[in-house]
Amino acid sequence: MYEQVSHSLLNQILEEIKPEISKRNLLRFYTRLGANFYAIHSLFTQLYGERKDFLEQMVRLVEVLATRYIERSADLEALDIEREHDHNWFLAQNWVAMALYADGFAGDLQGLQHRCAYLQELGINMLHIMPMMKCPEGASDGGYAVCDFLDIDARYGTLSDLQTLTAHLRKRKMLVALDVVVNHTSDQHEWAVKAKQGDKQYQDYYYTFPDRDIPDMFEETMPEVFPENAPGNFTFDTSMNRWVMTVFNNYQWDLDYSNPAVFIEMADIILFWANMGADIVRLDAVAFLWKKIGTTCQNEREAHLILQLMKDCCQVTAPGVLFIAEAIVAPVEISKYFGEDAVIAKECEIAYNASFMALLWDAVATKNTKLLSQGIKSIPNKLDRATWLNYIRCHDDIGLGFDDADIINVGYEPYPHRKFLIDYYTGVYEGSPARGQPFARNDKTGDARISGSLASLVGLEYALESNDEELIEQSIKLILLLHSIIMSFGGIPLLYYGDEIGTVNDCSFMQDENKANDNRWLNRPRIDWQKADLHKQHGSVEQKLFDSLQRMIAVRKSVPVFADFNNRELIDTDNEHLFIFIRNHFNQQYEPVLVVCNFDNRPQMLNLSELGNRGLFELGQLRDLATGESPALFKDQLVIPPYRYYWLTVQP
Ligand code: OTU
Repeated sequence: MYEQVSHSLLNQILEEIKPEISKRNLLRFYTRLGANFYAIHSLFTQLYGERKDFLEQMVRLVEVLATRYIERSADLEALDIEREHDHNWFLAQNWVAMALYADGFAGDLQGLQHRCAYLQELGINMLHIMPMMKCPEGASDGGYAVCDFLDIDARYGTLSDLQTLTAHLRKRKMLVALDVVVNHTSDQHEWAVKAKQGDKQYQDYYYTFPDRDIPDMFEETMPEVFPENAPGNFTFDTSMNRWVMTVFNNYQWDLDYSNPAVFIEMADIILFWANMGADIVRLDAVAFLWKKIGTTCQNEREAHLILQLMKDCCQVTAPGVLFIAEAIVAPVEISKYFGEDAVIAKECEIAYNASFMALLWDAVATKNTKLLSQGIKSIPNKLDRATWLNYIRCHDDIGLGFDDADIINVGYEPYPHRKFLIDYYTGVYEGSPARGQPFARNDKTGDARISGSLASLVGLEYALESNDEELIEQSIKLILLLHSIIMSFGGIPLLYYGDEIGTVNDCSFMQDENKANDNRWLNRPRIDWQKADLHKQHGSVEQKLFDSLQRMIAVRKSVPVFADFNNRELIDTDNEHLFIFIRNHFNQQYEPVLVVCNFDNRPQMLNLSELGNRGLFELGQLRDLATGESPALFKDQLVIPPYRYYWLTVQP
């Protein structure tokens, strides 16, 4: 029996809907609306059921979904249909992503279009273009303080440039991911400006308070995200004469999702970018979407309801579009952003694997993989129809967000161990070649995070400066080792622009007063194309990295067991310098691949009999898919050179 309440509500909405919509023949839209309406209605009721204007808000939401559906181009709708048929398309091993700033990478969007050939040469077929919606002239948190969600900032070009670019990429079967900063707006956004002028309707878009009563209550349990640059979570606005919640920088005002108007605006904005050609939408800071006194205001149940509702709405209008959850939170919390269904991602299909990223950095500094192995075991299995974004570096800092319990479990103490890592990566630790900087130091908690580019953190910058050939080679190997893991682990590998040619820290931000106090700009470089072109010159660092990555990507795409179907088995051995796992095909159709990585600076041995009979690796002739070579064996033991990785198959 169908569900009566939502069904009659749907009928009522269809009667009230604007004539421009109701007169049109939108069969496909109504089919999807019908299929998703029970979920939409029950989520909307859980969030906003108490409100007097409930029906009015629901009608408005459906009108938004229909209007954006009508606007969706035939091209994009064809993709929606194709992806409905092949709904596991994004789990395949052929996707390799890169995140980049359009300006830092290529000047602007047109420049980026010219550089597509370079990306294709490397093998990239998914581009995350960092936020480029209109922002204030001054500080804008790298594009995360948006003052107009429906326009591109002139720095990058125009909406039409973007549409040309997305069409250009679509022809090349490359995907585009765009950011939507759902948690907050710039204090110069029209909504904030109206709120400042005293407009009550827009003050209700934010958390504003006449005095410190409620802010003080919130502060009792809310952590600080940027304790150095933006201490506290509230800012006093003199024109409004009120306190406003600003979890991130003081110019980023948090949106209040307990107001359905905010949700509907944001659904409209997400669908606008879907219609601009985004295949994937990266939802920024999703853990923060719901605030409750007495909590950390992160990972609240309602934040998940909002994302589920958002997904269901997107399912109606643009079902081919995927969501990325950017939730840099504790390992057990992150996977909840897939949605807690048994199979389908009811929230976001993709999530940043921040825990894995931080664990990789632990293994590099310690040359030991025990915390990495332990930490991975604590990451819950992903849903069948969901996948991770596996990355080494991004535009942000590295937070050492592993579980204290895991740290203790492997025999370290949490505080001194984290301190060691910070000292190591900031080059304070004796003998460390790393050139990072501490970010967001918090004197109250003793916490800190780390900024710096991949190349500088692994020691390449120091090695080049000191002309240390051995250290240069070692840094190159480490960069490749880390990439070999994100390429083979299961999930979408997300490279970061510049890393493919070993780009070191970019210190130019210190000359810009709007950036100088935020050292995450160290790892948001402006690419020097003269230097980048060295990737064509044999023997250069750029060439060694670029060519090896190009090959690695090509091999990844050709190995079916690298697709992400929970088809990985981690292997514990007695050797704590090795990180080992097997990728199997779920129905044994393809040969398994044994991935062996040595995080140590000395050769390590693996006794193949320790693998049991998994894949019978001890019997046949081993071949490394990455190089095509057969690895060295010493008395039945596999020898893994320093910082070397193998992708091994057995030749019958
Ligand atoms: C995200 O960051 C963005 O990636 C940052 O670049 C922005 O500054 C921030 O949101 C505000 O828009 O919200 O869920 O450096 O790890 O703030 C995690 C701290 C986030 C980031 C964190 C992150």
